[in-house]
Amino acid sequence: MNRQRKMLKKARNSSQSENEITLKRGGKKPRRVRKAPKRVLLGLLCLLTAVGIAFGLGMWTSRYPDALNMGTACDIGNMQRMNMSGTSCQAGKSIPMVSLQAPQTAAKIDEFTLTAESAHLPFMPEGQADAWTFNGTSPGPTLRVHQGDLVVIHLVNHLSVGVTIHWHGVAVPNSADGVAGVTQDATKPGQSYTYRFLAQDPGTYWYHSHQESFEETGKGLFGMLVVESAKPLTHDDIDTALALHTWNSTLTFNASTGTQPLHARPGQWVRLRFVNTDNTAHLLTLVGAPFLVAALDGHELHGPTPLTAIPLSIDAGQRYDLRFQIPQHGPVALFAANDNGQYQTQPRLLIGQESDFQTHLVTPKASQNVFDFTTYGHAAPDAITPSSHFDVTYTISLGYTFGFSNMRPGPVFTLDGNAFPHTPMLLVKPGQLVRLRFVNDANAGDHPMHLHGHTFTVLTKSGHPLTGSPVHLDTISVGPHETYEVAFYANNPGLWMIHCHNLYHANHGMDMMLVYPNISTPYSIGYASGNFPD
Ligand SMILES: [Cu+2]
Repeated sequence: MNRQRKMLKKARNSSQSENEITLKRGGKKPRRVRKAPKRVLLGLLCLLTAVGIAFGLGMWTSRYPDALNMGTACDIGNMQRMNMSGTSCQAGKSIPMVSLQAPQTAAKIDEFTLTAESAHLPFMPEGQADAWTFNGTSPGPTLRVHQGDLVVIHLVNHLSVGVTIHWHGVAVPNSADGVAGVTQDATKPGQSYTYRFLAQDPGTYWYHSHQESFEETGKGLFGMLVVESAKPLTHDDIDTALALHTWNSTLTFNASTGTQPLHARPGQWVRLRFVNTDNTAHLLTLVGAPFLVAALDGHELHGPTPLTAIPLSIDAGQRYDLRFQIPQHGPVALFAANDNGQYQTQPRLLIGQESDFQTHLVTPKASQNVFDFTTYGHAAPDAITPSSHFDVTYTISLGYTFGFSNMRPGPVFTLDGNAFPHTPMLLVKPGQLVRLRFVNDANAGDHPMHLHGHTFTVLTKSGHPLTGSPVHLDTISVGPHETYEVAFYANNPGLWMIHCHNLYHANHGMDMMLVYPNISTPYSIGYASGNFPD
């Protein structure tokens, strides 16, 4: 019975469809059938046109202008970018950015030449494109200078692209900041440029190109800078610097993919400085001896306490100083984890005696208990605290969307909902105590936010004041759904960038300017000059 019904139904359906076919083929076509596709087509056409216009408009408005001047003087610059009312802006009385420079001479001068040139690095397979280096190596030479000295660096460009050098973390005078289109034109092939600054604050810093920084830093244009203290707080027998960089998906320590030995005798104190030159965070740990986190971003912590094999997260652009004493037996080893948090056998740094290097080392197990600087060390009085009076507070929301970044479709990383060059400028006046509140509400990973020309004090993490040592940084890693408040004295007039040091993010919109009033610059970002800082 059921089967019969089904067959009957099938027959009806088939006859219906055949009737339709017949109608369409031979009979008079009903209006419904003829008109509907026309309407649909018209609708589709309208939709496509609208999408096309929106696409083109979005693409065009995301384009960098031919010339974007970041000056804040009344008679020059892009005044509509911010509200200048109430500032000391006086037409014709601007401070030229180029006048913000170090003295010409000093009692002691540390002078270097850094030549940007391509080179084949030892670990690179034959046929692979050369790295872009300073002086034929990447990392470039570690520059060691003495606190108080005048540092003079001559950049010579032997590459086929424009290059600059930015001194990451150093409170340089504005004209030495090395930002293409803001403080200089990118130094063209065959040309040279000289940077001069006083090495005022001891610590671990680094340098890298700030012209097309995403590409140029990635290809190897970076190195480390150590400012040795005039009055060291600690005695270190061995002081070594290590740059982490990923080449072809392989993490390296000072361009080594394998094991690097460093000779040290039992009882000696070692200061190990390292920087993450990559775009994403790395997890490291030190085994074989208890260690102290002596400094973050080059600034000493107060009362650091010994740690054992705890994972240290280092985000893009950040630095750690670790201190430890070489034990009687066995090497001390630095390991790095892969993206899944599992420690790898290579690359690694081994520190100890020759005989220690043969010791079989067990690769440490992954641990969730990551180092937390907000509770580490001992509290101490500090110039800036959460209860200080702040003259100005800026809240900066770190966001993420899809759209266009300089005419390229794809991910866009935003500050206050806008991508560079449409991000707002933050205006600060000399002497002000400035508070910045970074709010990461997006689920697009962490943003290591870097401020040029200043060191800030970390006030709170997600509303909670720090309970350990005061912490002074130039790059703060703001994770998803985290908020950090930081503060600094506006004591270094100029035109300064704030940007994410995931340079892919910076290259896709995550940059803004922190500016002092009434400063003019002869340089511009954009297609006319070819200056593209990130
Ligand atoms: Cu970012």
